[in-house]
Amino acid sequence: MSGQTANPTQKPILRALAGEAVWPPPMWLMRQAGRYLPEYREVRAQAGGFIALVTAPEMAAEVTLQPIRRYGMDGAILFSDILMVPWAMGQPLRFAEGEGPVLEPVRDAAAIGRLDPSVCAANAAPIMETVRLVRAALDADSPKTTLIGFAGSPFTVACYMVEGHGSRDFAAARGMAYEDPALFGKLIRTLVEASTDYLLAQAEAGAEVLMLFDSWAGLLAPSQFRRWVIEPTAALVRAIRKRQPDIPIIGFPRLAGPMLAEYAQRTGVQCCAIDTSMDLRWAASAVPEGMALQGNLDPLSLVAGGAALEAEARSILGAMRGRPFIFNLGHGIEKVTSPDNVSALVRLVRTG
Ligand code: 1CP
Repeated sequence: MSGQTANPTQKPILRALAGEAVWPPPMWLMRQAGRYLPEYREVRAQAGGFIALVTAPEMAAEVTLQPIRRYGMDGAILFSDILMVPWAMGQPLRFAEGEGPVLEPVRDAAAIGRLDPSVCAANAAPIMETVRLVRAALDADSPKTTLIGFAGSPFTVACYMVEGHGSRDFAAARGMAYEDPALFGKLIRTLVEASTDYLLAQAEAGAEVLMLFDSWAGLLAPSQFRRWVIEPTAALVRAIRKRQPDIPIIGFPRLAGPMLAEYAQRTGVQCCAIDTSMDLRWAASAVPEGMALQGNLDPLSLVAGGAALEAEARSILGAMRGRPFIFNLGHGIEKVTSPDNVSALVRLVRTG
């Protein structure tokens, strides 16, 4: 196949995103490149640190492709992190072993004013090189696999930027949104601008689908959800569509609950990724007719394997048969997952 480009209409994920009920459904798994894979741990050890790995295009491309080689996934998600946008705007970031990301928090007008969205895409150039390498490898060897680029949604990225680290409730960020909405709004607008450029650069480098991770959307009261999730996501989607009118966008408003309906109607995304807590039949009834859904297997059922995994996966397939659907997890894969359980899941989904 070397040198040929697959007809994109033959890619199962693109067909599902266009509204076709492809069956068996295409599949990929959130965090499919990760520490549950021995071949990932090997490259990660060579790279030294997480940011070193993300900014080394050959190595980042290699780990992006590992789950495609091992499992033949229909989607390859760029190996990077949602916090590379603040990093590329100059906010100091490190990934501490065993404790997740640590940022120097931005909590006042001076710190937020220093963030420059216009330098984000240029500073993220190594990530764009990864996208180019992965796309070339897929075109040569896996012409049915779709390359998925991504960013965090402005609200979720702002949570980490204000808090400085992971949290169960992100009280500093959500508090700022009430106490100084003008300042929080400025941070959100900065992120809309930076993320627009960053995602467009990924599309120009070869990403065929873009996904917006809004992991902490579900923490917000409805008024705040509309203001800090729906409106900025809609602005981001509009800005991307101005330059890339046809690129499909998947939104993942995790734990949105009933707010999913407004999110699906008002943001302009093509597809909603659904978290593990949500009933898929309800989700299908809440989103516009014919909108593709993605999700939502419990990552812990994949850790368990066996009959529990089979029952959960079959229940999802039964609920989604006849709809445009992409099989995935409802949150990232757990690092204790056995790679053999992933093989068993792939076999099961492939037989529909
Ligand atoms: O040591 C390591 O190997 C680092 C672990 C790791 C990995 C593999 C981190 C740190 N990020 C990633 C990659 C990553 N992160 C991807 C790559 C592609 C894939 O899915 O295979 C993606 C899409 C993300 C997205 C991401 N990062 C999200 C959104 C999805 C989610 O999980 O809710 C979030 C919230 C982050 C922040 C982050 N980065 C890393 C960690 C441990 C965290 C969570 C921190 C926390 O809140 O506790």
